[in-house]
Amino acid sequence: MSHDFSGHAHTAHSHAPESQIPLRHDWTVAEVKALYELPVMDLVYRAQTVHRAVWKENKVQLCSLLSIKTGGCPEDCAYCPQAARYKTGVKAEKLMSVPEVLTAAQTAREAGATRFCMGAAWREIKDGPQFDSVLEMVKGVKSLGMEACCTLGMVTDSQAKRLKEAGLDAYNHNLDTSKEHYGDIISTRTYDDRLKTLERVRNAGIGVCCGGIIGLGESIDDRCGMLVTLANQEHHPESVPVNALVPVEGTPLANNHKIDTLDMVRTIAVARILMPASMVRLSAGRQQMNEEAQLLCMMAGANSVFFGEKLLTTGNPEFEQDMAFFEKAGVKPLEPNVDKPVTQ
Ligand code: SAM
Ligand code: DTB
Ligand code: SF4
Repeated sequence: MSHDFSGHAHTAHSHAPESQIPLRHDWTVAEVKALYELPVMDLVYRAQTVHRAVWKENKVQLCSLLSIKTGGCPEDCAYCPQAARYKTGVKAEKLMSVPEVLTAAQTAREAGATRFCMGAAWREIKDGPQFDSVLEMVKGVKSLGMEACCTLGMVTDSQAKRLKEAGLDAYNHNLDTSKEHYGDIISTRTYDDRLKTLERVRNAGIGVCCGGIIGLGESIDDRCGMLVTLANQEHHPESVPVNALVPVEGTPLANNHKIDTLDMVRTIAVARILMPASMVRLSAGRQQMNEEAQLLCMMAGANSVFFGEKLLTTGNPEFEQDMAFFEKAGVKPLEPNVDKPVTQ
């Protein structure tokens, strides 16, 4: 049995009446590992069957990501090029101005983005003029008609409430790995700190965007454990980013072995089966994958990508290349207000 973001145990089942896909909250690691280890074709078939029962069409949301405050972070996340303590060549910059961010948001919308995600290399939000600017950015993104998402580190209840009032749709705060593996990757905060922020976000009525990274040196049990923690919440996160480690020179994980693409496919497929109505986001690592591997991730249930040349500090496929790929493969853009999962 696992625990939700408030630390309570859950065994409840809810049901998805129209699609007949049950939303379970009582997964065990052993059961999830058995799914993870299925032959890839069987696993992808099961994931795609769940996917099509809930998401009627083959559609992928185009999201745009902007680093509004880059580098200089006091945390020690072993994968992260923005941690001040690692010599990665990422310069610490000031928070971007509101007009700069909104110009970027407008450009992203014109290029087809329906969700705009703003990331800051902060341990936590500090109240004051910078947070006030972020609230203006959220309002501005909403007035452009896009979903607004932020990832700013830890938040308090009152900050979460103010973000909600500004119109924020989602807050990204990843668990990254299992509780057991967490201490090997990050020492400057705990898994429980992470869960507490997620609970505050949920309580404020903001959508939860929470996922992880594969390729950190974790075991299959760790991958499955993280997915079980996510799926056994009272409410599944509305959004689950699955990142492949982008190894960055200067970070402690710079020399980690490149993950096998099929591990990305398996992780996405299991996330789709466990959380049928959540957006599963094929996030970092797309630049390192060929088109066929990306399509296999989409077959496995990924229905969102970041587009644009850069993630936060590392590369992403070129815009034109992505557009040509989606066109060639017949991948259509998902419209969040139109293409809803058929579970509610
Ligand atoms: N500082 C905030 C935090 O940690 O929550 C927000 C920004 S942080 C860069 C957002 C997420 O990016 C991390 O939780 C991690 O999952 C992902 N990330 C950072 N560096 C990465 C890398 N080298 N490869 C893959 N994902 C990475
Ligand atoms: C998430 O899970 N992945 C995105 C987004 N949420 C903020 C960030 C990926 C960052 C990859 C490393 C970099 O570009 O600095
Ligand atoms: Fe800082 Fe976030 Fe990077 Fe960790 S992942 S070092 S908290 S920016």
